[in-house]
Amino acid sequence: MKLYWCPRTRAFRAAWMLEEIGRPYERIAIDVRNDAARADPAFRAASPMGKVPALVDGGAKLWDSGAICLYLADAYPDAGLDVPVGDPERGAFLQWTLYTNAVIEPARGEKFGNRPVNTLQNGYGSFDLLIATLAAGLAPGPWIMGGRFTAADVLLGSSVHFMDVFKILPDSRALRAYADRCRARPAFQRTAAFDAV
Ligand SMILES: N[C@@H](CCC(=O)N[C@@H](CS)C(=O)NCC(=O)O)C(=O)O
Repeated sequence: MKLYWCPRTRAFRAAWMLEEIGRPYERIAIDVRNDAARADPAFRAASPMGKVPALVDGGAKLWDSGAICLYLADAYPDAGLDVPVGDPERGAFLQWTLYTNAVIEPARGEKFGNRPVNTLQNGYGSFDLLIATLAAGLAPGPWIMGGRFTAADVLLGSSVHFMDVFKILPDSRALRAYADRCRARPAFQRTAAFDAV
């Protein structure tokens, strides 16, 4: 497997997921802040939009962090990060696995860009609604799927961690405790160690 990656980007999510899976992979650094590096033909073949992360696994090419985490969870079930088709919790797993890119990403834009709140028109609702919904989902804990840590936690945990780093995480005891649980995982710590180059 090859992961096209750049430190301090959304590629963190895919790298953490691969560290959780524990299979060998090649991490190829692409400086996405440099146009010449982004033009690399092998990278562009893997990532048509020139963005990281991108994953190549045999014939599979994926260039979205949410799709990569879901793909890896399903493709490598031995790692126990999936909720398989047929499991009664599969629907909830899909819902929360898609939540980062479908809801948190655009809602963060509202927060950073000071955009007006319009819960009716915005598919993501609002930043406050995102936080309240996530905190309620995590209330039973310790993970979003209860006792099992899954790919959904890699995506949500990365988001909560970076909201904290960028100082937009509201003062929520549930979300802070969740971020701490994620940061305590050895795979997170390995990822953070090479991400902070
Ligand atoms: N939806 C994508 C977004 C990826 C994305 O925007 N990555 C940024 C880095 S955080 C990037 O590669 N930007 C380079 C560019 O667009 O020029 C995902 O989550 O994988």
